[in-house]
Amino acid sequence: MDKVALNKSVLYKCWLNYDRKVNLSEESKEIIKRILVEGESQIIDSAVKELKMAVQNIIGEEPKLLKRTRLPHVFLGISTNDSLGIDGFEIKRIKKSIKILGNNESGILYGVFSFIRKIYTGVDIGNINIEDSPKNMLRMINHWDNISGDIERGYAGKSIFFKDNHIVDNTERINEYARLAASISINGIVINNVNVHEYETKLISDEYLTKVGEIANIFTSYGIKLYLSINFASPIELGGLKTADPLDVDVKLWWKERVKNIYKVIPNFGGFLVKADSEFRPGPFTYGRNHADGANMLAEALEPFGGIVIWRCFVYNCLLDWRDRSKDRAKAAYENFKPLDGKFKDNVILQVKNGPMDFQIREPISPLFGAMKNTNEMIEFQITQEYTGQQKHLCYLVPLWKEVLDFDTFVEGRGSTVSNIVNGSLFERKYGGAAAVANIGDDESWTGHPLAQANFYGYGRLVWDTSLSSEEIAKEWVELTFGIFKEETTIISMLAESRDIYEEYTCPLGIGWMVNPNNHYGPSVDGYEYSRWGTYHYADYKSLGVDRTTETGTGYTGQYSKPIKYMFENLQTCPEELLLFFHNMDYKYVLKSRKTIIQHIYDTHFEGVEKVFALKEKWISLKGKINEDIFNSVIERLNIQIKDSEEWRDVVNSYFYRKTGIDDELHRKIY
Ligand code: GCW
Repeated sequence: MDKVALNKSVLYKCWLNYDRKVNLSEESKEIIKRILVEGESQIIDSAVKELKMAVQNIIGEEPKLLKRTRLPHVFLGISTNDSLGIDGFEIKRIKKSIKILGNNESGILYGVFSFIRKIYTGVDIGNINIEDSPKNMLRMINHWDNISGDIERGYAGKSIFFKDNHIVDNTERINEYARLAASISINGIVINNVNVHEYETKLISDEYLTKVGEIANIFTSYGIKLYLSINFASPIELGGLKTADPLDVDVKLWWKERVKNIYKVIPNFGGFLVKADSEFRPGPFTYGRNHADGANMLAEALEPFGGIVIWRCFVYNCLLDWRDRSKDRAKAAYENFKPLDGKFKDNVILQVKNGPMDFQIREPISPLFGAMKNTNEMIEFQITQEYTGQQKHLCYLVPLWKEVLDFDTFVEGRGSTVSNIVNGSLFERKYGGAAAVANIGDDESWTGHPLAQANFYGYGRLVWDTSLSSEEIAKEWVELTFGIFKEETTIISMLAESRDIYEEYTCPLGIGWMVNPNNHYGPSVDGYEYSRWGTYHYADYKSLGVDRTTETGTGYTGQYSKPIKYMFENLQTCPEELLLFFHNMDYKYVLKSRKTIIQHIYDTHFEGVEKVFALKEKWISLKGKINEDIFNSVIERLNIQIKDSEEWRDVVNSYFYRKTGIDDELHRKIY
């Protein structure tokens, strides 16, 4: 697709498609004809540009940018309202005009995006009066892009940043991306994969920094700070030192020098994201040091410039022996990090995946949330659908994230939600927030599956305001993407049910991992069963599931606060969707639905597939009512999803039928 066509395409514009009719009163139209701006900066420029673009589409003429006027206008400036948080904004009607006031420049930009959003979702702006501040300070996106242009776990084409071991020359698309990200309040971006290989190691070298700086500058104009993933062994691989020991004087000096050079080129550089001693990546363990030693050494180098270290907690032994049932990968993050609570410098944040395993369709929350009261923690989600259908299957993930954020850990009694822990409020931490692995690539639609745009959009919106419901976010996204129309509820309901449907035809009752090894796509019940990765279901002829209780199992439940531990350990209170995550159960155990586990497996797999067929029917009912390109692209993927879900159904059902010899009560076809 050539560039011009790209720019015009609805798929490409995502939720920032202003090219449609909106219902505004004549009075409101009069107001938006004129824009008054106080202050000058790159970010304010972006805000003005955005507002002009939207207004031009709405009233068919470019609004006037004025220094002063007595006529109705929109005013952009800094607010004096102390109740606004950092990056917050207020929008209010005052006499004949509307004021969009930010707590800072980013706040103005977010205010403008919010204002436009209101207009396009049918809100009467004539009497607008809102105040809004983010619930999370850090709202980050992590790209797993390699400098080759490939994206680890990317399902939407190639990288928009890198190509053939270079940073791309044409930055138009990056600019458009910065705009999209800013529209949902993203304020930090890591452009390279946490697995930092040979060439990516050099991104912090002078050879690459100028180019990295150009990208940083694009993001800066949208209020987004650029961060880099680094290779812990850089002092050796880049600096020619003999060691990367974090306590070595020369190593410390080397990092300090490097960081100084980075800030010379990128004055508002955000900091480093680090995957160390995880899945064969280098780290402090090699030198007999711990994660705090490693993180603090980098933090010291970044501190004078206000930079931060984001240190990932995805650390586990990936060389386990499947024969040894006492070992449990789920326990690893807590075991590695909990003893280090309070040992990290102030500008270190631990980034913890939402669950203890790895972005499965259903997992409990990581017990690390709230376990480290004296350490900054942020949460890591995965927007890219590694285990959830790889953007071929429809799987709206906001309900999953929402569930995680709302979960009450009880670490400080009732109200100790994951949300309050990671936003820093519960333990009054200096830093907090969220990061998520991007689902973005150079595909025309950015996300491959057009409806997967809702996940990127939803992540940003939810992290800004964790009180929004997943339905509210879906509705907003649908209206911005397709316009307000009678049948919009069809799309909203498709999104709302998609996660449960995916869960039904894939992994039962929280067990996870029944995927093909390596590519993580499609069913393979025993794919990881006899491997070293620590991801087992222990199915035999009688029972399946992992006993993680303290009494008879791996003891994992002991990592939670007492009320949560008891809840998971007790069969009466353990949420059934997680039953097999915590317990090894007889296939004949009767669930609250009065079905046995085996019958539940059969039923959900048959029903899951039927529901995918129903999704397609719903989508077909929209023919002619929505953009044709989107319509066709989604149909294509729903057809794939139908075939794949049938495969899942038949593989999983046959597997358990053969293991147990128990017939399906409804005598459906099992192989
Ligand atoms: O989920 C696993 C992925 C790896 C990934 C790793 C991680 C970037 O399969 O591809 O590596 O997690 O989060 O570090």
